[in-house]
Amino acid sequence: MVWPPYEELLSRHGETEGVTLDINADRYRESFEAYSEIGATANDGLHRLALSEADRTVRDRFVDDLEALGLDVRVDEVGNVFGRRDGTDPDAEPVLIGSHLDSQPYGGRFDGQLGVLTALETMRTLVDSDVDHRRPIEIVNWTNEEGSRFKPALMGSGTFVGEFDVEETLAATDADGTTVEEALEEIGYRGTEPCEPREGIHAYLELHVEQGPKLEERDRSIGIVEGIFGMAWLEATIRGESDHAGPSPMHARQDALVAATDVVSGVRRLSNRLANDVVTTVGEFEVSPGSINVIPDKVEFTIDVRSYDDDVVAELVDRVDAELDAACAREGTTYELEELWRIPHTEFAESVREAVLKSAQARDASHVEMVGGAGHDASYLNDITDAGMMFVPSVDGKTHNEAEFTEWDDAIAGARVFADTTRRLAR
Ligand code: HGY
Ligand code: MN
Ligand code: MN
Repeated sequence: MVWPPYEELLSRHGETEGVTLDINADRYRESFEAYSEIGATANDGLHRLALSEADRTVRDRFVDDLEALGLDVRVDEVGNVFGRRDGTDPDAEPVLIGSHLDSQPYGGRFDGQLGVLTALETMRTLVDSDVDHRRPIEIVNWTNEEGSRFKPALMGSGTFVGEFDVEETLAATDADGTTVEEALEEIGYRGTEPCEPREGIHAYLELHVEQGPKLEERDRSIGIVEGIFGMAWLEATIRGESDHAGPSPMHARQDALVAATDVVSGVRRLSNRLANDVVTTVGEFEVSPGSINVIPDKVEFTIDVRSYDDDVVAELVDRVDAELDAACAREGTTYELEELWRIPHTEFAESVREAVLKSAQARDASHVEMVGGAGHDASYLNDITDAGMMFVPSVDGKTHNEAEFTEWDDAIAGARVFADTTRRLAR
């Protein structure tokens, strides 16, 4: 991506076109490298589970950076962290910008973190250039977007918009039985602010790495996100009979693992039957008792199903149940299926998509409208305000993987469009 000089763009489009902010690319990158040290893995990824010690450290760094900017910092009761810069009109509804700093167990440095640091660079540029904006602008780091340690995903933003009850969120437990409340206390982020909007919100904007191959395939710098897939998270438990691997006749076995593997293959086959955008994933799988010469009597596993069509997601949930029923009938095992989480598909606000489009055009940034398959906090914000997202390319589409990468020129291109769009929304 070769950029026309900023001055030329300004002369060509001028102030009115919103080409008004020039981020400090070195500072942006320095912060990215510094934050990437926190919870860094040996393979350049991140191990920064929600509310872990690494999450505490990165949150402390984030709060320090917000306070250094003179922002009004507050932490709500589920640990969402906000920093506010007033606008010229104290009665105007704010523009919210941000993403998440938690990661997958072996995730990439860009997922979530790039969005938060792009918002931080935008705030820094506003403060540096002493640029006025009518509306207040708030930056946010959402608690537990990933839903890996604590389920469901989008926990902080979902609670903020009222999708999840605060008490339920605080009572959610991880695999060791630690509650969200205990983990928040442990890292010092059990805030006192109510987890809800204090006022109406004018708009929400989030930058995120695409986490897919489309931008790279189309050689575009900016993805203007029309919407996000709907998705459901299920947990299946299959119960059989443990018995000796030797003397037990094969025809008399009730082998929970054999039934479970049938279901895993069946779930995979669903992804090319119902609709061409369907994706299905079994990510967690636990076998008991887990001994070489004992027939497994229990298997617990998760199923993640997604499509842009909510009716297809509903159909997928039914089909998973049918797969379990058939496999257990064959094997003489029993099962339970629990729905952990479901979110309908999202269609982002035209007003925000338009603002991103105008900013991309003003910067001569190549762009394309697209739908995203990964869940994002913006989906819940879209329930209470005009929300929108923009993507920057992921090399080879790789993500939720330590090798996740975005070329720095693409990150800068995204940050410039993001900063301009933020200013445009806050005007
Ligand atoms: O599951 C998701 O799509 C997101 O990474 N939480
Ligand atoms: Mn993310
Ligand atoms: Mn993620």
